[in-house]
Amino acid sequence: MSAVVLIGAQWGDEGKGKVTDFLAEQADLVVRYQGGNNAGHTVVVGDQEFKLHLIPSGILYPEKMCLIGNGVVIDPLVLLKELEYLAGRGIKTDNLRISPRAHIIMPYHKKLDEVIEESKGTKKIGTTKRGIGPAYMDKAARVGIRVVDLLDREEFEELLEINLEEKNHLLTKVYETEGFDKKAILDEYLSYAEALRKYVADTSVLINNALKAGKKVLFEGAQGTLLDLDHGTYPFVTSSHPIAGAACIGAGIGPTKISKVLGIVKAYTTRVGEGPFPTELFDETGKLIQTNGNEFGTTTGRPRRCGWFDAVIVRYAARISGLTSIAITKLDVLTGLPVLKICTGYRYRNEIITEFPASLKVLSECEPIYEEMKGWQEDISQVNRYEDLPDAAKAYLERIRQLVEVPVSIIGVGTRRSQTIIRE
Ligand code: 2SA
Ligand code: GDP
Ligand code: MG
Repeated sequence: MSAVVLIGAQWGDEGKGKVTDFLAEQADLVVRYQGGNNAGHTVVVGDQEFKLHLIPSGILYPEKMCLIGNGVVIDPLVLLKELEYLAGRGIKTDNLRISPRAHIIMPYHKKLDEVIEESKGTKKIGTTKRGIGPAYMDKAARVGIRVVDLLDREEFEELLEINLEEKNHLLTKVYETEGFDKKAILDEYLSYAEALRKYVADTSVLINNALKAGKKVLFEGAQGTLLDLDHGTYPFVTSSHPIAGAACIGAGIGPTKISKVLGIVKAYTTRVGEGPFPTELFDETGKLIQTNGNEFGTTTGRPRRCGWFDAVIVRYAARISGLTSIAITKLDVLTGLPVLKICTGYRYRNEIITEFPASLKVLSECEPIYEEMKGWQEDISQVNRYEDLPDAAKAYLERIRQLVEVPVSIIGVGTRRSQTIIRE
C-alpha cells in the first residue's frame, strides 16, 4: 500500500469508518477529501464506540497523521466539538491537520439548507441539513470563505460582509425568514479561527512529501458513489464527489500517485434520504434487515431504507472509481434469512438494462431482476477465516464477485476490528 483510496460503492454507510480504522493500522496518514459533517463514520474499538463526522477515522491511532483536505467543507464549531469529544475520551488529537484551502460552513449555509429543503415540498432531497449543499454552492459561485480567509481577520470581515448582503436578502426576501447579524458571526467565527489555527497546514504538501518518503496514505471517502454530484441519482445526491477520482482534487495529489482503490460494499443495500432505490424492500424482510443491521443514520438518527443487494449499482461504482478490490461488510446481518436475492439487472419496458441509467424517469420504470440464493443459519460473527464461512455465505460472496467483476479482499462479520476476514 502506498496510496489507497477507500470509497463507498452504494448510497453511503457501507461501513467505511470501520474498514478505514482497520486499514489505518498499516497507514501513516489518513485523509478525508470530500463532504463534511453530513458524514457519520462509526468505529468500534474494544467495547467503545466512536462516531466521527469530520475527523478521519485514523484518529484512534495516536501515531497516525490525520488530514482534512481542501475538498472538505468544514463547520468549525462541529470540528472543535469533535476534537473536544475525542479528547474527552482519551484520544490524542494533536496529529490533525487542516487544509487552508478547505471551505468553511457558515451559519447562513445551515439556515439555507433548511429553508431550501422546506421550499421543495414533496421534491425535497432529504439532506442532513448541515449546510453542505449551500457551502459547496458558494465554493462553485466563487464567493466561499476558506480556512485561510478565516485566519485573516480583515479578509474574513470583508468576505462576510459581501456574503451577508446576498444571503440576508435571500433569507428575508425570498424565504421570508430571519437574516444574520454580522457582528455576532464575526465574534463567533474569529474565536474558532484562534482555536483552529494550530491545526492548519498545507495538506497537499504533507501528503506528497509523505508519498515521496515511501509512506502509506489512506484516503477515506464519505457518502457513496450513487450520491455523487455527477454520477449519482441526480438531483437526489450530495454536493460533493464521493468517488475515487475526487481524492486527487480534494487532497491535491496526482492520479498517477494512486495505487489501489477499495470499494466498500454492504452485503445488502441501504439509502437514507429521498430518491430512487430499485431494490428497496417495504416488507418484513426490509424491517428485519433494518433492525438486525441497526440501520439508523449516524449523523441524524434517521431510519435507513433497506433492500436487496443491487449488483447493477456496485458494478457501476466499480467502473466509475476503477475499483481494484471490494470489502463486503455486514454479511452477519443476513444470517437467518432463508433466501437472499441479488439484483443482476433491471427490466425496462421490453429491455434488460445492466448499466445504471442517467434518467430518473427510466429508473422509476425499472423492475429489478432477481436471482435467488440460499441463505445460511449459522452464526458467522466469530468466523475469522474465509474457509470457515458456511458454503451458502461463500456462494453469495462468490456470486457478487462474478457480477461486479472485482475481487473481494475483506469481509465484515461484525462491528469490531476483530470481526474482519482478510482474503488475499
Ligand atoms: P447532504 O446533507 O446535502 O449531503 O444530503 C444530500 C443527500 O446525501 C445523503 N447523505 C448521506 N447518506 C448516507 N449517509 C450519510 N451520512 C449519515 C450517516 C447520514 C445520517 O452516516 O448515517 O445520519 O442521516 C449521508 N450524508 C448525506 C442525504 O441523506 C441526502 O440524500
Ligand atoms: P460509513 O458511513 O460507511 O462509515 O458507515 P456508518 O458508520 O454510517 O454505518 C455503518 C454501521 O455498520 C456502523 O454502525 C458500523 O459499526 C456497522 N458495521 C460496519 N461493518 C459491520 C459489519 O461487518 N457487521 C455489522 N453487524 N456491522 C458493521
Ligand atoms: Mg455513515
